[in-house]
Amino acid sequence: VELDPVDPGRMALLVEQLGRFGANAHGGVDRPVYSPAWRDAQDFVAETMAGVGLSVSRDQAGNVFGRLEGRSSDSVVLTGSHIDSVVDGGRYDGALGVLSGVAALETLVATGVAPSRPVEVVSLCEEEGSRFPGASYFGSRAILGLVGEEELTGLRDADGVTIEDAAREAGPDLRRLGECRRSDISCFVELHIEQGRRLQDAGAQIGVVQTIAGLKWLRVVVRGRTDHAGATRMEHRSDALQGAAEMVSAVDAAVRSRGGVSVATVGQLRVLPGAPNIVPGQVEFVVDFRDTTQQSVDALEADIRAACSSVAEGRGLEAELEVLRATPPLELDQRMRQTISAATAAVGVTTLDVDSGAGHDSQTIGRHVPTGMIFVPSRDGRSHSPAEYTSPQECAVGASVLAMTLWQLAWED
Ligand code: HGY
Ligand code: MN
Ligand code: MN
Repeated sequence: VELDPVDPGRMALLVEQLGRFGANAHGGVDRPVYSPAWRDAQDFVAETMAGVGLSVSRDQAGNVFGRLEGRSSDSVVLTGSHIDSVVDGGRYDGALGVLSGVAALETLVATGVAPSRPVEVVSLCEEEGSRFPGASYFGSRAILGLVGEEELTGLRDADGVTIEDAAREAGPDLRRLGECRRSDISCFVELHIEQGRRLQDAGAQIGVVQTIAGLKWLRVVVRGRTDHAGATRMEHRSDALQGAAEMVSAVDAAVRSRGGVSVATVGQLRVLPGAPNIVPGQVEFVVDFRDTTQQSVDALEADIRAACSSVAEGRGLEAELEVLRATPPLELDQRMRQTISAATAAVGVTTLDVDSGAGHDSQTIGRHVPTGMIFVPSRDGRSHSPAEYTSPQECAVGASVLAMTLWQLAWED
């Protein structure tokens, strides 16, 4: 079949329009779940879905679905991604997967041929865990019935607002989350920016994702003793920040010595009491570490624990470690990978088999239904930053490959 290629100008306009919701003063996007910017973005997505002829529905998590009926009411081919962003994020992470799904379906509707089974594009309410740490993949978990009752009041943002109250403010009633559960999804395909630079370095237009890396978040609390910054001799101090600093660089050295695709990041650190003239008594930091095999993730954890406890011992400090989050790696469905590869051949683009260092909703959904991911390049690999960029041409190629993939999954099968 010859599908009309998606127009780059169309993609550029959609990205620009959606990027306005939560746009900040320096070109980044702040669109935390259930914020006013999030609500307006979901309204824009709903209008855009309706505008291309999809029937729109919303569930009580705040996920927005655009549906194209099939000749049979068989199980649904689902595509989409997340609409929320990290703090000061970019305009493509998550958003491009939603917009590409809409643009792909617009192209498929234009064929005038109804699919043999229903197709839906979903704008998932929350993936990042950026407003409610621990809420990650909230939208996809609601669809799978994996949100625990205790999360509704247990998950709180920096101001202490519960996720349930924040949702009610924006519309959804999380008390009715049970209604979100769907058992009519046959497969899921997510288009996403690579957020790394392998496609750019290889000059490949599309990445066919093989494995999504597993991750853990380990919180380290270092306890020393507060003292007067001026009157306390250096040899008499138990300085929690000096210890934490040594631990952070020991973690960096440990992960670099492992090489390969292992990564570890300390992006969050708090010093208490936090005054210039008080020797820090307590420091808390979180280590985000990842690899594509569970065995490597676990080995990394052992390295990090060993590094922290040896520094603590050497400095007479206490170190308390707690795993905040653990998501195992996921190898994506073989048939879905083949279908995506066949679509890239039909469209005529260059491809590269890649793993994903970033986590995605596909990592959750893919444990329940066959799932595949399509990557488009990120300029210089930049993401989770206002510098995030994918050209209109690259966006259009991605949406065209997604359209061909959906054609094979819902029209041809
Ligand atoms: O952290 C991640 O990999 C994703 O962006 N939530
Ligand atoms: Mn992200
Ligand atoms: Mn993402």
